[in-house]
Amino acid sequence: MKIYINGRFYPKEKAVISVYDHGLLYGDGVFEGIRAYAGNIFKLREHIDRLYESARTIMLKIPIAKERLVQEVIKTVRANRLKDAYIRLVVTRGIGTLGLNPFKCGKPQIIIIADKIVLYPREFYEEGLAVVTVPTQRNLAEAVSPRVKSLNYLNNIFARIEANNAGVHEAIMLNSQGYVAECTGDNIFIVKKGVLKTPPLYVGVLEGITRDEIIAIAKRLGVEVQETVFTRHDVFNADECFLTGTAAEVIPVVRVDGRVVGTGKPGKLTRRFMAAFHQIVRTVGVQV
Ligand code: PXG
Repeated sequence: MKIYINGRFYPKEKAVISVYDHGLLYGDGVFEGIRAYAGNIFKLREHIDRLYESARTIMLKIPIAKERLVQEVIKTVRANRLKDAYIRLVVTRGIGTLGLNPFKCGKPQIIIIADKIVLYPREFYEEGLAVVTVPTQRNLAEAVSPRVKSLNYLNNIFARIEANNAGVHEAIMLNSQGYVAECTGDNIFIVKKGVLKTPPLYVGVLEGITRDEIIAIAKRLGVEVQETVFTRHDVFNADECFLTGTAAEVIPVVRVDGRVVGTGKPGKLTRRFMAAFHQIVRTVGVQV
């Protein structure tokens, strides 16, 4: 395994950074999780754009140009001879002092890991997931915006612990007003009477790249899409429910807080979105 750190490759055991890096000390930094399918990196430029947007919001200046970073990601996947890969791109605030001030840090550090992917078992896609809503609310958008994909994931980790404690694999997080926001690493969609619904960004969710692709697919399929607020009640009474994310792709949800959703099997539209998404990821993207 060759790990990229600031322009150089290191073997896994030697790929280390300083304990004074504010990425470690404060979770101060940004990241992306990206996939390559059959030698195509899916939506690489969109991920890089989102990384720079997250960085701008936290006033972190990524020390290299966007196009160069695109090339460095491709180089890392190639160096590891991977065709199907999970790529973790991390930019930390850099090495600083034992104090919060980010502007006392040196240069931000760029890390790129390209590894094999660990997927959910196949039966989850065939049978659908059981999930629960959890007590931990999604971060208040006015405090730590969920639109920033930062290294500080404790909010999601709390929710994930609560999901684990309930014996399920994902958690639906609500915002402070009780509206459905998203899951710990996925966006959420429901289908009701043929209309596809997902929470709008202002509810306090990450603008998922998979989410955007599903909205685009829906438009192509002629399925009406509404970015609209909804509650647990709407999820319990939906015809279909599914989650989207780089790691999970499109995964059906069939049980929420003990209520069976729809028929209790992955829905018809959900299966169409799964199929369309699988087809797209294998045929488009930046070639390695
Ligand atoms: N919401 C949150 C909070 C996320 O972290 C998504 C939605 C889906 O966004 P994308 O752009 O991936 O469609 C995410 C993404 C991991 C991992 O290793 C997590 C994500 C992506 C890739 C890997 O846990 N989260």
